[in-house]
Amino acid sequence: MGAPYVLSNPPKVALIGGGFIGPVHAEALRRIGVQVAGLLDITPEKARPQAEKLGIPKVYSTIEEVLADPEIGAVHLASPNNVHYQHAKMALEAGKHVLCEKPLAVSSKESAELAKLAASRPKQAAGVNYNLRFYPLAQEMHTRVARGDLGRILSVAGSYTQDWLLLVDDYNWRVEPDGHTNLRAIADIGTHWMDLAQFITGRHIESVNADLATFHPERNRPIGGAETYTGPNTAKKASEAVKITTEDYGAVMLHLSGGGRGVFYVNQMHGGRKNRLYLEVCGTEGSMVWDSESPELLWLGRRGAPNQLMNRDPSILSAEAGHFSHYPGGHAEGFPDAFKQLDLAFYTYISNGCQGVPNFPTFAEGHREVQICEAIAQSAKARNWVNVEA
Ligand code: SOE
Repeated sequence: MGAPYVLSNPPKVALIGGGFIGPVHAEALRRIGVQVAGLLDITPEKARPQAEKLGIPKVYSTIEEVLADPEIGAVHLASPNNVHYQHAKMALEAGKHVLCEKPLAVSSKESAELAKLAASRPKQAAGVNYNLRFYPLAQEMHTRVARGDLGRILSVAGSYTQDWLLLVDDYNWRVEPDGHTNLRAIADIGTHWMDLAQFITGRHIESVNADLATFHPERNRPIGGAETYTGPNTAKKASEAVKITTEDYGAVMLHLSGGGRGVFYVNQMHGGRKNRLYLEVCGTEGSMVWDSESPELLWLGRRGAPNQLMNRDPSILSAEAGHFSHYPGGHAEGFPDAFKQLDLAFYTYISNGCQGVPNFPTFAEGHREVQICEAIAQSAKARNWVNVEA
C-alpha cells in the first residue's frame, strides 16, 4: 500500500506565494520530508507572518534572490497566474526543478516556450499542479479505462462547481481579465476538469464549442483586494464597484480523439457546491462516476449486471492506484493527500535522477491545457466549433 515515503536527499524548496494554495504546498512537502527553506510573496512584510505561521525560516525580497540561493534546488510557484511564465522561465534557466500551479501560463505562446525550455532540460523536473489526478479513485478510473474495463470510450461529462464567488461582494484577483484569453472559471477550475477527463479517458480534446456567461457584471472590490475563498467583505472594508467581464459560468461541448464526445460546465456561483468536480465517463462496456466532494466512493455502472459503489480501500484497488493511497479503507484521503501524492511523485522522480516518463502532469500537458483554453475563448466569441491547435 502506497509509495515509499523515503526520498533520498530531496532538494530544498522555495515557495513563491503564501496565499490560499501556498500553505497547502508547504504542508504537503513537510509530510514527505521535503524542507521548504524560504518564501517569497509580494513583499517581505506580507511574507514574514506567513513564513512564521508555516515554519519557513527564510523570507526573500525578489525572485532573483530566490534563484541565487545555492541551497534552493526546487521552486513551487503558487503565485498569481500572470507571473507563472516569468517565474518558471527564470527558475528553469537557473537550473531549478519547478512545480507550477495551474494554469501553466496565460497564453499558449508563453506555455509553448516553457514546454520547450523544460524539454531542453531533461535533468530538471517541470510539473503542473493538477492535483485532482492524485485522488486514489481518480487513479483507479485511469487504470480501469487503460486496461479496457469500459471498452471503447463513448463520452465524458460533468461539471466543476463552487459558490465562493456567488455574492456581489465576493472578490478575488481571479475575476480580473488576464489580458490574454480573459477566461476565469474555465482557466481556473475548468482546466482541472479537462485535465482529469483526458487523464482518465486517455483521450485528447480535439475541438470545443463553448458558451460563457458573466452573472455579476459588477462586483464590489475591497480596497486592498481579497484572498481566495475568504468570503464576502465581512470586515466591511471600504470597497469600489468594478466592472466584470470574466465568466462566472461556462459550458463546453467536446470532440475527443478516437471519436468520443464530451460536455462539461463550470460555475463559481453555484450555491451550496463548495469545490465539487463531478465526472462521469462511459464506454461500450459500462461507466464510472466520481465526485470530489465524496472522494472515497466510485460508482461503477453496468448493463446486465448490478451497479456497484466502490469504497477507496487499498486492499481492493488496482496495484497502480494503490500506489497513490497510504491509508486503509475508511480512513479518508482527500484534498491535502492528493497534494502529498503529487509531490511524492514529483520528488521521487527527482530522486531517481529524472529518469523515464514522469508520472505527474508535465509542462507539455500544461501547455495543451492553455491551448484548449484559447480554443474555448475563440469558440465562445465566434459561437461555433474551434479545433485545438495540434
Ligand atoms: C479557486 O477556484 C481554487 O482555489 C482553484 O484555484 C484551485 O485550483 C482549486 O483546487 C480550488 O479552488
